[in-house]
Amino acid sequence: MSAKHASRSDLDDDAKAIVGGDRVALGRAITLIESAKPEDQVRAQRLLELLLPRTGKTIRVGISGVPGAGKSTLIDQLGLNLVALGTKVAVLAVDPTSTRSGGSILGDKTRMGRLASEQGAFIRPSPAGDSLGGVTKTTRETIALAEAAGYDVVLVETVGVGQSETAVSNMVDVFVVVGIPGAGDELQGIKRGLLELADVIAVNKADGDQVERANRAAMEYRTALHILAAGNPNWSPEVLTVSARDNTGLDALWTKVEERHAALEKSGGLVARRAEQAVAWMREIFEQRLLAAFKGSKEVGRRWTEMEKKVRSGEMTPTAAAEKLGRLAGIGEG
Ligand SMILES: Nc1nc2c(ncn2[C@@H]2O[C@H](COP(=O)(O)OP(=O)(O)OP(=O)(O)O)[C@@H](O)[C@H]2O)c(=O)[nH]1
Ligand SMILES: [Mg+2]
Repeated sequence: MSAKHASRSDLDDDAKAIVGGDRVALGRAITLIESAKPEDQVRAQRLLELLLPRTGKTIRVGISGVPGAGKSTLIDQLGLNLVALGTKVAVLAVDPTSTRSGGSILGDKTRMGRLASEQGAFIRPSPAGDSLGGVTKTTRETIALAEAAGYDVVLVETVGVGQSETAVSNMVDVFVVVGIPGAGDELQGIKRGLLELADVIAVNKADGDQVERANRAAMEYRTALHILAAGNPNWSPEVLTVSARDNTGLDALWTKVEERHAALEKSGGLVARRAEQAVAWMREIFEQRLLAAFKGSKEVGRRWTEMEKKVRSGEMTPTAAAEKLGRLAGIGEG
């Protein structure tokens, strides 16, 4: 099929099907977005443009935390609770390191097994990404598709040990960090950078004989946040304890998320935040393209290793070498 011709009406049909709630069409569109083929990318972008007016009417929530904190279990239960209320829930994941042991794609599929079988839920594991940039582009665009398909809530899971949590915080409205019981030592395990992204911290596994420890951990988080927030009057994250396993505290968690979202919406902060995110996203894609074109240039490719060697040996300064490569690629002055 020639992409040039058949495409217009095809795309219109696809868009209509997605808006109409056709899950197969939605899945197909996501596959198109994930495709690396240039002609698929063109179609994907056209489809997204058609659907753009239908996007944005959701609550976008990022869920992060150390490996094994219970993110998937929490999303499964929270998702079930929401679906029971008639809310349509889409779950996505950002995981550029899908070889990570114990978690990731297969694990998430089975851990969200109950939610996966719900009609009102849509779960899409993250693609086997080779770069964070690629996976986040896919995830952002998949959020847009899910919104056009009528999902009310989008939950994005990511593990909080790399850069993916920052990437996810830049595509959601409210960011939840899942913590675990245990004071002091375990708190150190959570990067300060992760805490700084949080709107809500849910200390999970507050069940059985861990309730006491979970409460203590919550206290420690409050203290830590108090110190971190000292210079920032606009930031005051909430801390609560939950058990994803026993489904306790999750209603309170969701209420907090909704409150945050509503406050953002009321203040105009939501529109501003999303606009800022969209522009940052444009910049990011442009930089990626630029870098790819730059490195793809034959002349640059030929001279890259030589420049690296010269910089390593101190024969050239990094700036001079970068500028030289830039000139070879036709970027930059002179
Ligand atoms: N006791 C208890 N165990 C839990 C709870 N939530 C999750 N777990 C257990 O913690 C382990 C990890 O749960 P996951 O939901 O896979 O955690 P995750 O944060 O998604 O893990 P990764 O995706 O690998 O980073 C599993 O054995 C769960 O059964 C909880 O509320 N209470
Ligand atoms: Mg998980």
